[in-house]
Amino acid sequence: MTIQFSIPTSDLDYCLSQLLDQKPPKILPEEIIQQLCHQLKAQLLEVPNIMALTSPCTLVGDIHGQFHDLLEIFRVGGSPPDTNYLFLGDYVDRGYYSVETISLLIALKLRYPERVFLIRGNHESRTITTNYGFYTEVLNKYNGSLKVWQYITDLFDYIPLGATIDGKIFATHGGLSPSCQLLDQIRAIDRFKEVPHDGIMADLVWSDPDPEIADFKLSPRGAGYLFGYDVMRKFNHDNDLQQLVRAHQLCNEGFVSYWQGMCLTIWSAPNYCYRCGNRASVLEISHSSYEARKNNSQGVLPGQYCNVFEASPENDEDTFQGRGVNGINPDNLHSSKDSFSAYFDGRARTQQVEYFL
Ligand SMILES: [Mn+2]
Repeated sequence: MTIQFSIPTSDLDYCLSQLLDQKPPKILPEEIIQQLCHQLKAQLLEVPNIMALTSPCTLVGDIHGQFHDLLEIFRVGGSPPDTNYLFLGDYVDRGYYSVETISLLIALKLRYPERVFLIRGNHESRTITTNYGFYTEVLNKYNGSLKVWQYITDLFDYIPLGATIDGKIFATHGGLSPSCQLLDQIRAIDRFKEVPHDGIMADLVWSDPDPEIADFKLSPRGAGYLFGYDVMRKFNHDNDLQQLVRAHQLCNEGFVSYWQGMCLTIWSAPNYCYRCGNRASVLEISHSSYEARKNNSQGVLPGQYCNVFEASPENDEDTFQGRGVNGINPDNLHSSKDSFSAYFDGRARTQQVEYFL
């Protein structure tokens, strides 16, 4: 017999207040994180690989441990449970608050299970988080103990891979796969594992659209594919979809629309890594009825609005204190093994989107 335990609402509210009402936010004790992860895993075990959601819903792109900017999203877009949220992955790494960010999202998901939805990004992985900040941040914030990293990376294996909204929009972290023509193929995957190196599951979290090509092409990231207009159009047609909404690429204006809104990228980490100077956005979807499919000035579909925002001013004070907590020191690029950080200095600011890991 399985004994079902359930964390009382009052305990979840206490966890939320530790993170939301304290300045700086208070990290949750190891045993609490263990319980939260245990409970959420039990819940996610019942959730299909592709969740069937309905509008109204607000979609959020990469956050990457920028906790204060996540709070800014709630100020700009409304707080759960007043606003329904679908988060598109990449909650951890790069920023200085991966622990607080993922803890808050887990607690919100448990507190408002029908209002908050999470899908998996390529950073929700043991190998990636070992190298890009989350692992080192846990070591530093929990006095050398890795338990929290273990609990949370185990939880990552349970997070769904995508969602549909009103049956018309497919949302996933990265994009399409040459091994996948139908959503049913994604539904049939055993997702309860580390993100593999290749195959449909890897491509969903790693791929990117490319407006210059028609078909698939190997990705310069070393994982996933670039996909072009022809495959995007065929995928939407064959699955009776109107649009792919995804995240995964830094957009200098917070979002980028390709192919008359057929593929929309949402990026939600403003001033990425506290130095890129980019804007961010969330996508607010009020409905998905497209009798007259007319694009608006943002290049998105009817019923959609990209709510653009700038970095939270609270980053300025806390960024200084946070420096080095995740082992990535932006002032020390030359001794850093992290070549992506080094690239920040020489980046061309005219590019619309970029392939940061
Ligand atoms: Mn990503």
